[in-house]
Amino acid sequence: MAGEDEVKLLGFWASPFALRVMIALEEKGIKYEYIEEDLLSKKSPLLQEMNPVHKQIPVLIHNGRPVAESAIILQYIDEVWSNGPAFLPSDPYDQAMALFWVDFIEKKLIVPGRCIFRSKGEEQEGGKRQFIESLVILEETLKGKDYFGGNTFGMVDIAFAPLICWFHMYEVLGEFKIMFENKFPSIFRWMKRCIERESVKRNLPQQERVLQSVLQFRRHSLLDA
Ligand SMILES: N[C@@H](CCC(=O)N[C@@H](CS)C(=O)NCC(=O)O)C(=O)O
Repeated sequence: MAGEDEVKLLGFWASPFALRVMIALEEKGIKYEYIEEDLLSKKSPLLQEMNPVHKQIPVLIHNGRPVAESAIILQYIDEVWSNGPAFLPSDPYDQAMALFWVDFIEKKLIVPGRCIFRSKGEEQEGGKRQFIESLVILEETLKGKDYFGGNTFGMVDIAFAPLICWFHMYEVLGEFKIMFENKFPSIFRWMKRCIERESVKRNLPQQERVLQSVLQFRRHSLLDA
């Protein structure tokens, strides 16, 4: 792409979905303007205009044109800035598999994860069960590999890496221990590998800040992480 591209990102610093896009932009070496959306107050007119359907962050605005939904944004970035490191493999079947796992991470990990910090009792227990079951599946998928796609950091890693700074919050508010080192050794080693990458290190907030932010949202009863 030409150097005069204008790239903006509407995000929220702790959002795992926005963090995906920040990591992706950094991996590709794309300069962008970051615009923080205050999710605790009224949504900005810009967000409402740029994502009128969902009114959610993240939204990537490329030369004035908005793209919403993090998984779609990642694919868009990969296509447009195809000269940088590829996020998706070239084989169509491998591509489909990578997108399957990105979808799995949202539906089977992030969504049940919400029950862990938003609810109590049976609903919370169900969330924890599903969350752990999904980690078991991801552990199996990752076994014997450095990254989900093999040797290189790609789409599934970008989609999953933001949760590295969320696990502490799930443990504290769900009153349980995930025990990565013993139960999920491949994920444990993968996390160490990921946080050594500049794109992840520079963008992931401290886990304690994430916990405090979720507590603040809970007090406002506005949870929609
Ligand atoms: N499926 C969407 C989820 C985005 C999402 O849930 N964004 C949250 C922040 S983490 C948000 O904007 N919440 C405010 C709201 O829904 O009103 C994606 O992948 O981008």
